[in-house]
Amino acid sequence: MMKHVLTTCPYCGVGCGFYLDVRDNRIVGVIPSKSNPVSKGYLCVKGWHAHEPVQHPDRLKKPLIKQNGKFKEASWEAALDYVAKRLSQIKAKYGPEALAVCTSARCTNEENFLMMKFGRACLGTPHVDHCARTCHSATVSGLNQSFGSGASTNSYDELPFMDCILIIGSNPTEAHPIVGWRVRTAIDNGAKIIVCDPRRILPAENASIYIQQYPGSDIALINAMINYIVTEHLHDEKFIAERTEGFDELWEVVKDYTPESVKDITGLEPELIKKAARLYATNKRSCIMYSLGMTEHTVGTDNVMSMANLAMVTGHVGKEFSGVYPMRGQNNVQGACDMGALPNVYPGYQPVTDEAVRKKFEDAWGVKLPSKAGFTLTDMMQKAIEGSLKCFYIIGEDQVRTDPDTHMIERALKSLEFLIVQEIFLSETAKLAHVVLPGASYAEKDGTFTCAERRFQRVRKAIEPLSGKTDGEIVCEISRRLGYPIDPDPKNALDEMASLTPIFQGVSFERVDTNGLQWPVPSKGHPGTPVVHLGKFRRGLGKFMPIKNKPPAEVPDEEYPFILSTGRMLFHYNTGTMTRRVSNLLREYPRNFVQMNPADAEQLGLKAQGSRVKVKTRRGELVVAAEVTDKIKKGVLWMPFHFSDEPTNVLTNSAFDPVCKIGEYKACAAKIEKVK
Ligand SMILES: Nc1nc2c(c(=O)[nH]1)N[C@H]1C(S)=C(S)[C@@H](COP(=O)(O)OP(=O)(O)OC[C@H]3O[C@@H](n4cnc5c(=O)[nH]c(N)nc54)[C@H](O)[C@@H]3O)O[C@H]1N2
Ligand SMILES: Nc1nc2c(c(=O)[nH]1)N[C@H]1C(S)=C(S)[C@@H](COP(=O)(O)OP(=O)(O)OC[C@H]3O[C@@H](n4cnc5c(=O)[nH]c(N)nc54)[C@H](O)[C@@H]3O)O[C@H]1N2
Ligand code: SF4
Ligand SMILES: [Mo]
Repeated sequence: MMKHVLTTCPYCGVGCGFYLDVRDNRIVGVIPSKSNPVSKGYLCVKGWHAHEPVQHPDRLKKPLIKQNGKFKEASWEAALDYVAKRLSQIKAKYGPEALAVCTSARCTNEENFLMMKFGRACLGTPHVDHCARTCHSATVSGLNQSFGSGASTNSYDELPFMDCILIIGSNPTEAHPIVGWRVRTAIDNGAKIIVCDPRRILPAENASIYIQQYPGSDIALINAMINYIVTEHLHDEKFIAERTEGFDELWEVVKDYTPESVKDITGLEPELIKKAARLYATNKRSCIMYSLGMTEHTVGTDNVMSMANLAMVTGHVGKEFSGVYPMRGQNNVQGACDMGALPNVYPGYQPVTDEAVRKKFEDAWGVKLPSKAGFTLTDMMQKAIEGSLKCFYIIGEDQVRTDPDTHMIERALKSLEFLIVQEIFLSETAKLAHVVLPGASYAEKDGTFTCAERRFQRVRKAIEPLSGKTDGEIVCEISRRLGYPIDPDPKNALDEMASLTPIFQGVSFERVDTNGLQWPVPSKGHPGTPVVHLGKFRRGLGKFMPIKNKPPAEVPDEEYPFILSTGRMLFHYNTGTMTRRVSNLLREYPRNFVQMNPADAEQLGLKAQGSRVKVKTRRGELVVAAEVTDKIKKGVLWMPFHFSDEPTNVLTNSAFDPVCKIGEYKACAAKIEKVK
């Protein structure tokens, strides 16, 4: 028997579409979908191999219960009974607030809705969060304050027609390749590109202007651009007057940030900043594309609001062919946020503290709901260490490898009385669990993912779940055992979510089916929204936020003289639980490495590429190969974090942004030693 099942890529937030080629209940390949509105027949190298991890022999198929420190396979009945018993014991002993749920940006919207509902309605805990915390929580908090909505303002299809794209702290060629291809098309069409990145990434090679600032100096850079734009009268006075508020307060701060004044902070020549500012301001169709180089800082929220300031000063937002593109990371991190898998909101960003909103959900779900915002993932780890959080149910996230400061995270998870991890592979986090529940991959379930342009798209089941159950079904079976039955059917879950959420009223499987659907979709017949803030910001007037530059929590000193930054490369995906199980991807990059400038390598006395070096920070140390490259500035180091056995996050700093609690993965102090 042969079939082709149309579905959505399980890796990055671009949201490409492909068919899974299924023969006799085995998935044998991937065929790009020409009609997909996002990918139009193209895929990146990860997408082409997206079927391989699904039926890898390492897949978890049976629940595991730890006894005397060793995992033993158990039946579903036994494992789910045990989980339900422990959850109710802990809740009875310490109260619902001793429990927390981490949902998964790798899972569907419907599953995130069910997990969020399970946490709040069944367990009665306000503590629900997921990996957006480490990723674009700064976008959600920052753009929300500036514009009134924390998602991308425009669509991918506008990119090829831009005059000017400012790419800052985003590496689309490697992290969002099919959007990177749209950027390439824009260049071919004559667009001017400005790249601001501490590393000379591929888009910089084709850029009109390349700015190599120090990691963590972006506010100074952007304020200086705004300063120059206003001083030279390149700002959009009409837009500022009609559509925004707070310009005078902004100017009060920004007037001191002349391009000359930020030279020491940014390491940049003033002329370069002026050129970039002029190019961005004077082109008609200008947009900003940013990602984690801006968000993963102790000033993440401030960084995001600075970019919103820049866009509003020039009037490059709230219209077609302009705007701000936060490049959301995971396949469904946009969706997990949208579904209310955040500690402070229900689906559609309805505040948990709003009486009327809470009453609506209480009426629909027939239970009293927590009346305050819960802990963020960042807080949860602290609460576990302090001892007030006793039990954590983690679904599809590997905090031990992906949260900053691994040793601290291990301490937190080991302090718990009960840790449940629901996974498709035995991740490092799963190894610490008391019970491991085997979830189902994207290829084994029906539902939707929402990509970085706010587009719901269908995910379709190609084969039966290898473990017998989908992630949504597992959660609902636990809920039923705890006396709160929830319907696991994904279609019904989406309908229920839509009925409770103003901005998703018109979303349903049928509507999403052919071409997807971009939210807001406020009513049944609504066509979806490719561009938001047209004519009016969601918050009314756009708000300028006066923001001062602040250095990273850790800056270089005599003992730790380098700035270490971290990030991604094309061939691997986050922890690599999936991509490191694809031989073609593993062959390209089998091991971890550190990038450093030739001058620093020479000073260290490194003789050859690939020499072993020890990278040390105040939190840990790691021996890796040195990749000597002039793509990186002197005094800066860069490492990927995809390699579980050489884990970069033993080095990173868990200092976080006070507003959104994102960790500072993109800048900490480090030193480097030669290994004999
Ligand atoms: N191949 C691949 N694709 C992925 C992923 C993956 O693991 N692999 N992960 C997905 C996920 S979860 C996410 S969130 C996205 C992330 O996508 P991106 O944010 O684009 O990826 P990163 O490599 O983390 O960081 C982007 C750039 O920020 C730069 N940078 C570092 N420090 C600074 C700084 O202080 N200021 C500025 N301006 N730039 C800085 C880095 O040099 C890097 O080029 O990618 C998604 N796509
Ligand atoms: N140093 C450094 N660290 C970083 C970052 C950085 O830039 N630098 N970036 C951060 C960012 S942006 C992010 S988003 C995080 C990502 O951190 P994680 O979310 O922890 O990383 P993933 O590899 O995406 O892992 C998710 C887990 O889900 C499992 N999984 C996949 N699909 C499914 C499914 O359908 N069901 C279930 N139950 N499980 C599934 C995978 O096996 C994997 O173990 O990493 C963060 N860590
Ligand atoms: S660009 Fe992203 S969504 Fe598209 S195929 Fe590659 S990993 Fe998948
Ligand atoms: Mo991410």
